[in-house]
Amino acid sequence: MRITVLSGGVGGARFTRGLLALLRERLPDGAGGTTAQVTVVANTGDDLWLHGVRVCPDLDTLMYTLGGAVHEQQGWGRRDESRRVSDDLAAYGLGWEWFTLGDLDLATHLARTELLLSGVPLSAVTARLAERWQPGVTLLPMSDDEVETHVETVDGRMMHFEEWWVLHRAGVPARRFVQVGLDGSTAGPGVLDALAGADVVVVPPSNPVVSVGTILAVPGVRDALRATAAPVVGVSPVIGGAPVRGMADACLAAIDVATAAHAVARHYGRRADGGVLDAWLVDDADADAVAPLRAEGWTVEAAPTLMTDVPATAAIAARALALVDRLP
Ligand code: GDP
Ligand code: FO1
Ligand code: CA
Repeated sequence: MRITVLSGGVGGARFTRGLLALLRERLPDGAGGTTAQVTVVANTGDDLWLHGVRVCPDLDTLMYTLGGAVHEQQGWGRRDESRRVSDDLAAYGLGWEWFTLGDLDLATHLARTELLLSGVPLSAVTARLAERWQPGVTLLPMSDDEVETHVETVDGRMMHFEEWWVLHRAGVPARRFVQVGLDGSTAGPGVLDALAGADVVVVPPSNPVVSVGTILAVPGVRDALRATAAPVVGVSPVIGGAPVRGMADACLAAIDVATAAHAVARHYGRRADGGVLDAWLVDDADADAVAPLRAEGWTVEAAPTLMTDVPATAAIAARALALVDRLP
């Protein structure tokens, strides 16, 4: 069974961790793994050059989370991390001292940068780094081309997404997101095939704008999603009118989409109506959204969708996959 997941960082990584637990339980390979093949297409729009190294936040959150090395409470960076280098860099007054590159995390960025500068494409670099962490999925950057999400704020400033997200905590309203390099980018190796050849495609509870939205904007991806024979099921990242963590509401506001489970569904759109989804899972807190969406022809269900731990997330993944059987 081939499952393809489109993912940003923390939300998508935690969902995928639960999905793998579910598959190990249902489709065990006898060695603690699963006979299912999961491919994760990761957002690279958060990526940036800092201190001469290439930082890939969502790829690294996925690799660390699925590889068991993530700083769980932060959702990014390494467990048991230190920041001696970052603190000493601050003494030189260079870089972003509000954006901590941990000492161990730096090893990942140095390894990636060394390989990139030797001509290895990001997809192959990612595969090489993942050999160490064994995430249990095929981890694909959405593109090997450099794409960066920049934010134009309402007061006319332009900044990298990470500055807006981490320094300003999305507190300065965004007028629009500018995906630098996206128009000329090509879907990464294996990405379009992972969509065309999947048995199921999952849009996990990731940021619909700057995570999934960026992946969908890579030339060819949206078309591949609309054309695939695989059913496409999504899980709402919004519960009770608010994101569970982070500032996706500020991102949704920037594109005039309400922070609501039904609004995000309509933003993605039903495939029958030209969108990308066949089914949508909302939280019980948003059960009132089910009836109107069903009336529009959506296959939609309400269930607990808080990823409190791996078993709870496995149950969410099971409910999402079960929607496939509910499709007309
Ligand atoms: P990021 O790149 O680190 O921001 O991570 P993602 O884009 O993959 O996911 C962020 C989104 O996940 C946020 O919009 C959150 O609302 C959502 N999210 C995080 N935890 C949960 C959860 O437990 N349940 C649900 N339904 N959504 C969640
Ligand atoms: N997020 C923060 O809130 N503060 C940080 O100092 C920070 C450093 C950092 C370093 C490497 C990396 O891969 C991610 C990092 N993040 C940090 C998280 C990052 O902002 C988020 O993972 C994504 O951009 C949001 O999806
Ligand atoms: Ca991200």
